Amino acid sequence: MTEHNNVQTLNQFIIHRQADYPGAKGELSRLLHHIGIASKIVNRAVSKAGLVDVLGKYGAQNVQGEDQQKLDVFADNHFIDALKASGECCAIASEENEDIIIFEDEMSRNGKYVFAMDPLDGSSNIDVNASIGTIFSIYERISPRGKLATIEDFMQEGTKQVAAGYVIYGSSTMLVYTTGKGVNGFTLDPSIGEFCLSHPNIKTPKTGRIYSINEGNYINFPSGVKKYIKYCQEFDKKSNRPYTSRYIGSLVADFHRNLLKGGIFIYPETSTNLNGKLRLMYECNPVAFIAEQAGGMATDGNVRILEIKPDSLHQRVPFYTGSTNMVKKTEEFLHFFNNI
Ligand code: P6P
Repeated sequence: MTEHNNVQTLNQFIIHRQADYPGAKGELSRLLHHIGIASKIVNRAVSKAGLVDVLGKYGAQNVQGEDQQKLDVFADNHFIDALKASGECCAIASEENEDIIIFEDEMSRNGKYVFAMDPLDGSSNIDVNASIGTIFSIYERISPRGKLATIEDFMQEGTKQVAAGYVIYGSSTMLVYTTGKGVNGFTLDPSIGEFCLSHPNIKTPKTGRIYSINEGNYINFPSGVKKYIKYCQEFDKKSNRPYTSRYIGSLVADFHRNLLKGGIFIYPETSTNLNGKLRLMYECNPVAFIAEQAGGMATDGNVRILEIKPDSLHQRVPFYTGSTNMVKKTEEFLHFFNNI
């Protein structure tokens, strides 16, 4: 009996779950499989990022004389290559690219899906060895198969996502994703090079004790957010306060911790950034889909993130996500104090 007999790999899980979708022809399964491949390639590079400093800064030439790329460009290129190889994706929107990347080869032109991604979110944390992540969102295209994809294929509400997920490159590397029937987490086992099901059917606590926000921006926060932060810091035995503040500055790492333990992540609008910092298309929508599928919430302080109709590829939105009771409590503060 090998140690892995009772562990389901990502590919086994994908194939097993395909049965949940009558009429599924395996296109989404193939796409998810290729996401797994790209994640492992990026993980290998991220895990030795520090060594590059020893061997020469990115931007230097490696032993083959190839220019070494910044890790986020490296990640971008490898996810693009993997998605093109899948033959199921006709176009990509990426944080690293101003315009959409349209695949013109015949196989990709027939692809059923479009893909939005932040290939390496939080990459500024690499140098200090803090966790970073890849965030992705998958939609069925609107344009006819066989034709070139268009920008309209991406201007869909988050409720239209067919799948969304993230890879967290941390103390271990995990792939967490949903296809609309719950959230499952897979941990990469380096000894066999496989993502193995480690967190089946993740459900986030309805409430928690963690609030995550960059308090360095406090003076620019809306009054409702300032009041909520003070509420979290007041002592109150009944509601188990004060809470604890945890902020890594890497969305995937902050969200993942709160998803498992309970908590709220806030990146609000400020007086200097009226729409906040985080991008709707490839940060907030995929994270919101996972939050809701795990029993949590995600809003912009007023409306459900997944119902926002995008009007541009890289648009930013205020972001409040995590345990339902904490998001609702924050919204109470926003609605009362922002309007006085
Ligand atoms: P700040 C990383 O740059 C990122 O896009 C998210 O991963 C993270 O949540 C946020 O920005 C951190 O922003 O302004 O607090 O450094």
